[in-house]
Amino acid sequence: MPTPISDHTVAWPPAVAEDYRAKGYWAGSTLSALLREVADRTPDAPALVDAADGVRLTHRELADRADAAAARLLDLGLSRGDRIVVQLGNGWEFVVLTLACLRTGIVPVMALPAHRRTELAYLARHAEATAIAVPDRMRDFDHQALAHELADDVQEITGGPWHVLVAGPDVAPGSVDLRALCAPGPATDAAGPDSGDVAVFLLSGGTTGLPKLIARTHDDYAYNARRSAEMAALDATSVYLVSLPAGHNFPLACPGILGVLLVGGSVVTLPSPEPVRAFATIAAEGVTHTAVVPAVAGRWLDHAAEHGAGELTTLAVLQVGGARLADELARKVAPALGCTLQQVFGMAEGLLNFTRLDDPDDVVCTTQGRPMCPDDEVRLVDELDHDVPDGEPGSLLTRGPYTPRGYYKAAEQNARAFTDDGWYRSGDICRQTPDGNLVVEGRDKDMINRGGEKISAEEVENLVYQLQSVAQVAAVAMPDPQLGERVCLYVVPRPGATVTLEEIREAMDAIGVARFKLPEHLVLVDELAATKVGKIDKKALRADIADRLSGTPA
Ligand code: J2J
Repeated sequence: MPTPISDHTVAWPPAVAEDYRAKGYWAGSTLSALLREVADRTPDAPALVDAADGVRLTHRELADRADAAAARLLDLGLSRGDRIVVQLGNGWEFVVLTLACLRTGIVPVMALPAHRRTELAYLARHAEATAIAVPDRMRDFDHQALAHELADDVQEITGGPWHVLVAGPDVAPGSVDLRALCAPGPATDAAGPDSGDVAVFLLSGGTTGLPKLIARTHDDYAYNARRSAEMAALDATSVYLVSLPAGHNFPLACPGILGVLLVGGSVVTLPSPEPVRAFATIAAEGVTHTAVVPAVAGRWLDHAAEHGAGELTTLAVLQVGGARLADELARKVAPALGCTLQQVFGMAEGLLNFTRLDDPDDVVCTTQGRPMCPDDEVRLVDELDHDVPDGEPGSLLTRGPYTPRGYYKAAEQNARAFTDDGWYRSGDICRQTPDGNLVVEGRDKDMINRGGEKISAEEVENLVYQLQSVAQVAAVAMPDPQLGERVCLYVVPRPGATVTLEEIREAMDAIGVARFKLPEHLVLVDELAATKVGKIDKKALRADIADRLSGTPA
């Protein structure tokens, strides 16, 4: 039996929780109940279009399928409070399965299609998952085979069954056909979860050796999605395109899939934000809203410069977030794409900042916006946790009605990542403008932000240390014109050993990790610069690689 989730979550203090309820942020309804209300109100309105395989569902059809899938999940033996690792591409099965989970209280652990053995085994073991949902194959990778290979690993922890749910035509013996599971059928009448229960597990952006799980409750995540929908002015006529990996907080609920469904609008899924197909889909489906990372915004601007933006006439709002959008790029968005830019500075841990749709151009193009909730608390502090003077850069701490007070099952990390009085240390260095907007100026966390995908330096270093030839290693961000940052390694080889980038990448690939974590540049050195307290001086290394790339070696 998996341990109850509530054994390992950190609750908001009761008086604070009461305040959030009294103010209506926590509405006391599950996401599933809220979505059913929408389906009952506007049953025949479009809810979901899978642009890759043509599936189209109305709100009633979507809610009914979710209820039927919920019944079948329960028939399989899964029950409220169980955990399922969800590693699906963007498509209708992701949406139906997620809604079915919300209906039953089975909690999805939102993995990414790029994850491989290391990440999946860790997530499944840490969450004590008893099921996984995967595509049969994706980009030439056999996800189904890997999912089955994980059985022993996971069962060592859970001692229970391991269900492999597969989306795609090639469902092997021993797998469950996810498309059949998500087909129309009798609904469940089982009691669902409480609104205070955990709805989803999101993955942290990663600063530690292994990703941490963020437990988001129905109450807090419903608020997250509803309020974000207001920020982006979504309504029942809105059509939201999801082309970033759907398990990310941004496209899932900021406002994303959940936000647009909650206001009675519709979702269009695409497997990737590649511009030719994305533009054609926006035109074909009348997409009004979408969310991208700055690297994608750059590709879309290049595409529009060459081919025009004629296909984007319905697009009203382009949300950009996940990494710092350069001001110059921001200024091109509205004129070149003919839509309103909304900068979003968010985090799966909670706090969401948005530029408002009616903000002046200067605010929209040079800041990352301000918190969406009047009860979001934000402080900018120095190394001693003292507030910095107005307008000065400081490290951002936050608390609020949709920012949990700790990671799941991570007491040791929580002691570092949260203050004693519950503030989350985002690790972002920000400045606040006189009108209250935040500008992200850097970070004091050991993470590499590769086009919006977060990579923990420590995780990469741990993997590289598995190579015999490596005496010492440091992973740092190197600047990159397309992606913002890429992973650069500084390595001190063992005496007499040779180390190449290719060999490191092959070794990491053989261990099985997401390819976006593989280093893309290697610098061999005799020793690594150290700080006064004897730690590797990453700041010096970041400056060194930036210098080397700009042609002025230190
Ligand atoms: C600079 N850095 C940013 C921005 C996030 C909406 C949007 C993004 C995320 C996300 C999200 C940034 N400018 N506009 O969950 O709902 C960096 C910060 C932050 C970290 C969080 C959402 N927007 N960042 O990116 O959990 O460093 O969430 O702390 O993946 O991304 O990463 P993540």
